[in-house]
Amino acid sequence: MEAPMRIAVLGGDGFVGWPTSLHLSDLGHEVTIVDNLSRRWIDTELGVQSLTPMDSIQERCRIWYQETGKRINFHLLDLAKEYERLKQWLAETKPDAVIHFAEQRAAPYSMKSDRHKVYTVDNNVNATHNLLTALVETGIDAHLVHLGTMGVYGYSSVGAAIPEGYLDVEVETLSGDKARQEILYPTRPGSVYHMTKSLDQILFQFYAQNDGLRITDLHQGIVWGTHTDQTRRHVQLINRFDYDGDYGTVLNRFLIQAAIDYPLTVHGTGGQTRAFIHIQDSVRCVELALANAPAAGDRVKIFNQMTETHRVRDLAELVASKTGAEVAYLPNPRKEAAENELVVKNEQFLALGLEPTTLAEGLLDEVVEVARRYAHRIDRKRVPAVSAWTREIAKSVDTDP
Ligand code: NAD
Ligand code: USQ
Repeated sequence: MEAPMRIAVLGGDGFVGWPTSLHLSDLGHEVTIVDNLSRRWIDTELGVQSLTPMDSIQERCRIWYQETGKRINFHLLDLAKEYERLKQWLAETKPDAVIHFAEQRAAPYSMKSDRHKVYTVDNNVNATHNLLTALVETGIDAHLVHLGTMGVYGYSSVGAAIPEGYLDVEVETLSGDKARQEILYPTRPGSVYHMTKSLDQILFQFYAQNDGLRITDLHQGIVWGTHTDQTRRHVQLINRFDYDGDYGTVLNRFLIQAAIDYPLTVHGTGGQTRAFIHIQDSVRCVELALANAPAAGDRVKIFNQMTETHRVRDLAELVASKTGAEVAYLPNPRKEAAENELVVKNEQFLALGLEPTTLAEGLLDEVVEVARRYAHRIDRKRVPAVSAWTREIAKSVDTDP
């Protein structure tokens, strides 16, 4: 393994951050989680809870220590609102690497109302910018690994594969000659949340170019599954599992819906094609990105962190065929293409040794089992997706749970 590093996991109490923290601690790194626990408050706001019972972050860290003898520290801090404390904490801790998960990540939540749009932009853009400027100000040469999203690219495919961040284009110069230029792949976000991730990209470009910050941006697809090797070790290390209409992501939602005999909620025709990655591969990718940091002065390193693409209706049919669930084709609360193709390049992680976990490998059954075990915790009224993208759509979609 790599030499042990001091790693700060910002947003380490969340769905991807928690198993990543365990994975990195297991590898021998010194891990500190920084989180403002806003995600737990949002559960309270929405009147939902994780399908799986989550202990407090302090208790989770205590159990990890009890099981492994390894410590994970926790620091309560709001990246977006507590700039001076963030700077002080960085100066004291001097991490070798910072992994940034700490953003409001649900597209439907970001589109719920103007208040939710404002919150998502304030929180996400300030969190990212505060972190970047604090790294410059404290002079800490930490490798910043950010969890971005495939959704910044949009899905209006013309049949060409989406490259890993950069596009080589031919332009005509003023003298009429042809010249080649590398540009950031144009963004086409489909929600206010995805828009904040597009803005993050610009912030990264600026701070890499102006201050030589070493930054990796992982454009991740939809994460599915729940357990990793470490979360399986003790019932109190269990990962959070979102099933509600705002935070639940499509495949995990179909799997819990199947477990409670709820017709699978396909939006529209289900012709949307999306990129996916299993949670175990997601934590492995972060490990690989950490081990392959860019040098100061390099451009931002961008990976497409996904392993397969699927059409939503195909996923619904697959889950239905395995479980006997019904499929419901519902009016789509989102403004998105009804049907799209998606081809994505992901050679960089494969070249670094990622061995993709695919849908076929029995892990679907594991999620259904987890869902059945905790089915009594599910509030069926929270299953429908009720956040509409526009007022017009809200009128045409039945948003009454
Ligand atoms: P999550 O909501 O479960 O976790 C995010 C964590 O960040 C939460 O614990 C929250 O309390 C914390 N947080 C939010 N704002 C903060 C702030 N201002 N200061 C401190 N802490 C803050 O989300 P997740 O599913 O674990 O996703 C993590 C990251 O990965 C996100 O940035 C998301 O955009 C990205 N991502 C997630 C998925 C997915 O399918 N879950 C897919 C692609 C990308
Ligand atoms: N969908 C359904 N039925 C549902 C839920 C969703 O048909 O019950 C459809 C949506 O309309 C959409 C697709 O499934 O077309 C994906 O929706 P999602 O909620 O699973 O994913 P998304 O909103 O894109 O967001 C999730 C994470 C986000 C991450 C993103 C990766 O919440 O943090 O950035 O996946 S990506 O989609 O690649 O941009």
